[in-house]
Amino acid sequence: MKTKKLALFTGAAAIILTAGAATLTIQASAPAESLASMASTGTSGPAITIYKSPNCGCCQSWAEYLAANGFETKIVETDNLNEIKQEHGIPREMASCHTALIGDLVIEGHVPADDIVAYLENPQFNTVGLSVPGMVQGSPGMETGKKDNYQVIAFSANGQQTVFREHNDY
Ligand SMILES: [Cu+2]
Repeated sequence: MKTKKLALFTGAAAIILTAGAATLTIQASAPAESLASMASTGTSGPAITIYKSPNCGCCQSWAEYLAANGFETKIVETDNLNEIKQEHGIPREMASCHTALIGDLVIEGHVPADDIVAYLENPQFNTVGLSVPGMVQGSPGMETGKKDNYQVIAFSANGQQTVFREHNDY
């Protein structure tokens, strides 16, 4: 009698576990697609937290540009940006004015919204983040009238850096 009850209980637990696994699978495959469609409709795109110094004007412009492109932006003003960059494993040569986070993904500098969305649709294994190193004139938030060619770099924890997108003669 006792054994039978236990068997029933185990059966029920197995059903719950199976249901749980199915839910997890759906959630795991959904975000990229929904993020992309949300960003293109301009409603609520990826949530991004932007760390910037209080007096950085181009950082502010980039944040506003992302918001205009459907990103859900949150700005955190700080004077300890170097600390944040170190904490998130951003190499010196990848550094720019502001550091942003979408979940664990680092977005460093004036990265175009479309490139971020493209990356989120197709994340690459081991990537820490995307960066437009330095402060490139002509990149989003840096509209100075001059348009320099630039690259968006995907960098990984093992020090590998690959060109994710190139913006030439735009
Ligand atoms: Cu800047």
